[in-house]
Amino acid sequence: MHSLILISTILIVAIWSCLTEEPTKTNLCIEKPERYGKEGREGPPGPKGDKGETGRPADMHRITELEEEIQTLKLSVSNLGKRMPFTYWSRYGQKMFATKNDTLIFKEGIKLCKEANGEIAMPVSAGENDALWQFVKLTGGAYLGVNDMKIEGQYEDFNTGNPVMFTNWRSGEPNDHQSEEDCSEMKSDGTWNDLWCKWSRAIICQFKLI
Ligand SMILES: [Ca+2]
Ligand SMILES: [Ca+2]
Repeated sequence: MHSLILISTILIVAIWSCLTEEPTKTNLCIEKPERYGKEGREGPPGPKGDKGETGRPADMHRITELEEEIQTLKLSVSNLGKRMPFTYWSRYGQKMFATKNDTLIFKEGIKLCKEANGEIAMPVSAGENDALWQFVKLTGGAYLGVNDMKIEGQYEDFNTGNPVMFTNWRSGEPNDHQSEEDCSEMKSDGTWNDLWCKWSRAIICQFKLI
């Protein structure tokens, strides 16, 4: 009888605890997914973690390669911008020929090509001469790099300063007419003539492919 009273008392206390959420609640209570009250404030930051592992050493060789590639790309983009005004292009071997199809004196032609990171056209073989000739058929007479400005009769490549090895002078040329002809042009038939550097002629620039 006493035991029955004791068990009954324990059950009553347990049920009461669950119903009132008192701190004395027992394992007999069923957890409910309810929340009461607001979330507390964020706690202070935790202690600093352990030092990480040392990373792999930088690949300086690869970095140098990438830097060089970036410089090459920058130069290509810059050259593209400078060469936009050239309207006619042709490739022969490792050279590109280009012209804006306007006429300038020799000195201005040199400047035009230089500003585009190029050189005044200077054919060094029959093949290059023919390729250039295709342009000259369109543009009319065009300046070449060959000249004898330094020493009369000694023709050299303006771009390199070296004596010219290939020539295609028209018959009777160069004649240094009136002792004033130190520049040269390609005529519309592909042959060369020496002429005054102050005459306006088509400018064809050459660009060497990398
Ligand atoms: Ca001359
Ligand atoms: Ca002449």
